[in-house]
Amino acid sequence: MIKTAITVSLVAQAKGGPFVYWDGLDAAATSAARLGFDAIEIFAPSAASIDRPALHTLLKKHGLVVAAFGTGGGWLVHKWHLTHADPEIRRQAREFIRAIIDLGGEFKAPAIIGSMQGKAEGDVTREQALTWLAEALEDLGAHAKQHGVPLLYEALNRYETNLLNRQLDAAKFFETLQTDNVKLLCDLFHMNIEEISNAETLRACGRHVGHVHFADSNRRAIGFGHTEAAPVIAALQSLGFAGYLSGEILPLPDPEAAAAQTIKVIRQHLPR
Ligand code: LER
Ligand code: MN
Repeated sequence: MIKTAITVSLVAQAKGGPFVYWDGLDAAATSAARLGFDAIEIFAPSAASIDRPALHTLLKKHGLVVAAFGTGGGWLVHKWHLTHADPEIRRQAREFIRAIIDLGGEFKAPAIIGSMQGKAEGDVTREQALTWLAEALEDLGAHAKQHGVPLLYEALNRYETNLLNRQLDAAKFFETLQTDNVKLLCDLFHMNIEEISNAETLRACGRHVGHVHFADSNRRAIGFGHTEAAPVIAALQSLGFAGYLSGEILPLPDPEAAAAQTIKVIRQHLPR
């Protein structure tokens, strides 16, 4: 069964970014539950910033779970990433993500490596950066496995990284790892820039698909751009995908309307 989620950012530095709710976890959970989402996806400044007992209570109150925790706060707040030239910064990036994996484990939710993958720049060649990325995914993927959750890796478009921009390239990269616990986060916004066909790409990635950022071509809610939802959902169903369609989108025209549009389109294709 495909599940539904919507994003909330607790990171002030992410302002202007593709997250729906911005006014704290309480307000986000109240709105998400009222609209009928299964889960919230949380973008937090750090693992330590989350009040775990309060979050458990909030989720229980609203009948929600956490779909995933983003780790990009490590980049936005500290400018750390996994492929930085400085080994101390690479170490801090890895420990920042490890702490979020442990936080997620407590909620049975995976962590996402998006902007924390970094990019090859300066003296760091792409080959070197990919070697460091593989080492980090190996370590953190195995760490996530101890919690019984995958580690989600997001292939970003060419304007955000020069490492792996296409989903199938990332899936093939995973196959070179010892761990089988790294899964793809397929963000339709990035795919719209890099792939020939969203649906064909998802089918080709098969068992590697772990999570979907359900965004339209312009990063607004699905249906507010020119991406077709039906073939994407049909492809995911043909894979037996049982993860989340998560609305990681701009809060336009306002958070409530963007969230409502997301769930409306999902329910058109996946009636309860
Ligand atoms: C994060 O999920 C994402 O899609 C990135 O574009 C953020 O930099
Ligand atoms: Mn994304």
